[in-house]
Amino acid sequence: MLTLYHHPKTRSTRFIFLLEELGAPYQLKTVSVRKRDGTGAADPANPHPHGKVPALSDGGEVVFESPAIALYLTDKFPKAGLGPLAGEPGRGAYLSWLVYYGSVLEPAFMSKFLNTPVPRGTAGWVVVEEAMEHVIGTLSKAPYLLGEKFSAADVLYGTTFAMFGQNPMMPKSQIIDDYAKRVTARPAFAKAMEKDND
Ligand SMILES: N[C@@H](CCC(=O)N[C@@H](CS)C(=O)NCC(=O)O)C(=O)O
Repeated sequence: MLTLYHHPKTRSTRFIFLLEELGAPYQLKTVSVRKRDGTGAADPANPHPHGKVPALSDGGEVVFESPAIALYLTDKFPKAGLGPLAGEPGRGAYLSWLVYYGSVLEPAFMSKFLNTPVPRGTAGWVVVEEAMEHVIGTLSKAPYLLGEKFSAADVLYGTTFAMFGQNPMMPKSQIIDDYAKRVTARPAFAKAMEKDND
C-alpha cells in the first residue's frame, strides 16, 4: 500500500491529484509541518529527512522530492500512461521537465522572491523570466509540456501556475493561464481538492 505523507494546501496536495489520475490505491497520512509564520512542527511520523511534505512510502520504500515521487509513481503505474517509460519516445523530455521543475523553476522563483541576483555561470538555475520564456515557448506549440499528451510533469507545473498565476512574480501570460485552467479542469484535480479539504 502506498502512503502519501500530506499536509493540506501544500506541495503534497498535487500528489493526491496524481494518485487519483493514476487510479492508484493509496492512503493519506496527514502530518504536521513547520509553517512560515514559525508555528507548527515536524512530525516524527513523517519519513521525510527534513520533515517536509510530500513524502511517499511504498511498503517501507521511501521517496521524497516532488519530481522523484512523480517519476516513481508513473513508472510504478505504467498502464495509466502518465509518463513515458525508459526506452519510449518522450522519456528524455519527461525526465528533463521533471528535474527542471526542482532544479531550475523553483529556485528561479525563490531567487525572485528573495530578491537575490542569479549569478550566471555559477548558479545552476536562471532568472525566472528566462525559465518562464522556455516554459511558455513550449506551451505555445502544444497543450502540454510533452505535446498532445498530459503527463505527471503537467501536474507539477500546472498546479504551481494555478496557485501563483496572480502573483506579481509570475510573468503575465495567457498561454500559462489557459494551461493552468486546462490542467486543473481535470476530474482528478476536483477529487484531490475534496480530499485535501477533508
Ligand atoms: N523540494 C521539496 C519541497 C517540499 C516542501 O518544502 N514542502 C513544504 C510544504 S509546501 C514543507 O513541507 N514545509 C515544511 C518545512 O519546511 O519544514 C519538494 O518539492 O518536494
